[in-house]
Amino acid sequence: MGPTILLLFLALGLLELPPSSAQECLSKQQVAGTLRQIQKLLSSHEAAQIQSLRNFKKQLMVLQGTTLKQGAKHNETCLLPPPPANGRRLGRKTAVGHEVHFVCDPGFQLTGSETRMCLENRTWSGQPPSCKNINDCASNPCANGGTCVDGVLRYSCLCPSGWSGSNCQAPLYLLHGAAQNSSSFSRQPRCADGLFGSRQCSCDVGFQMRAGGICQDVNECQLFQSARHTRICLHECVNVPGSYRCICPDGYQLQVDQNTCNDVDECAENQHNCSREQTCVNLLGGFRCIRPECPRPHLNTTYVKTSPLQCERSPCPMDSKACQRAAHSISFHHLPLPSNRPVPRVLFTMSTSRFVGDSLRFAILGGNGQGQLMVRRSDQHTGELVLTRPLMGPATLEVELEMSEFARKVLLGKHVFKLTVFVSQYEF
Ligand SMILES: [Ca+2]
Ligand SMILES: [Ca+2]
Repeated sequence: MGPTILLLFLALGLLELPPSSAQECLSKQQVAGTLRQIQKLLSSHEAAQIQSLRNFKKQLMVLQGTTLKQGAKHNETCLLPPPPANGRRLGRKTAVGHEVHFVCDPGFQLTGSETRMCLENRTWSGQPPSCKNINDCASNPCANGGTCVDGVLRYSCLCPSGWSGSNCQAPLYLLHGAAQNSSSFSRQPRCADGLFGSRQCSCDVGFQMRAGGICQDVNECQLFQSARHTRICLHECVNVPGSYRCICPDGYQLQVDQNTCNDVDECAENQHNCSREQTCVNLLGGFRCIRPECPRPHLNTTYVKTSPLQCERSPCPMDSKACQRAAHSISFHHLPLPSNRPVPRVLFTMSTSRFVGDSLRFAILGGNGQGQLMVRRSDQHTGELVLTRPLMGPATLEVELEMSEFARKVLLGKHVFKLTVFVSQYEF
């Protein structure tokens, strides 16, 4: 800047010289030329100044941006949400865009959001999760006005007077010879006078002669029911005069053999109270009305219900990797299972009808059956879920299975199977 100002003063000085000085001989043209030069000089100087100011401004902006980013990076985290009571939190990353997941302990059902994402405003998406005890009384298992008391993975019935049994299904007067002293359990023998004054007496079928010449009912239940190998009734035995009767728990029907109990299929026999929107699922000893929901839209991934028990993924936006990685289909399956079944036992088979890849992989994604279940491949196109430890009922087991389809090690698609195993209270 210095030389330019000097030049400017020089030029001004030249202009102010008296006409009598040595410079007097400078022509008007020469002065005009000098002025033009000074003007040019000033213009170029002005341009250079503007350019340098612009550069400076740019640098300042870059610097500002970096400082803001660094500050933001440091602050762009959410406060780690606490795990729900009777459940766990999976994942610890709290930066914006990261997700944490929640699962409940066995016997508890998650309400709220299963997955939450740290949003730009540093709050978590969705709703805080909570784990609620699965209502084992939902199927109203207590008969004859019994009151159901819900427990973790089980229930118990408080029976009104006159009723007994685990589901209040048995009238008290019938149980285990409670009416043993009743007069109908002892009878007079049938006697006939024989030759030479002899007298022959006998008892009716189901009675035997006791001391004092009285026919007493045989208590078949007491004699045979207590030992497993001599059991005469699958469930409970009731002694009656001259015979015995087997009774079944509520929700079961005594078969023609008068011994075994078969589940009543309330769904097939239209004995359910499910609404039109619900699907009736037959259980051993009861039924359930269900209405599975598709996952809510998340990260450009949406699902539509293609049948009451199936969700299919809608087409993904071109650039959404999260959507492309999500399962193509989610299907819901319900399996009734008697208590204490021998193991190992195949519970569920997975395969795909639209198999186009060269290999399938199977995995258990989650649920409350871990430690009791495993997946294995049964052939190239089929996988099996195997029960490895006996399950004691009543219990509800939930398991989420994933089948991934590959072609030359490239993932073609995933299918998720959501399986609920309803373990009955009894071994039938
Ligand atoms: Ca009897
Ligand atoms: Ca049933």
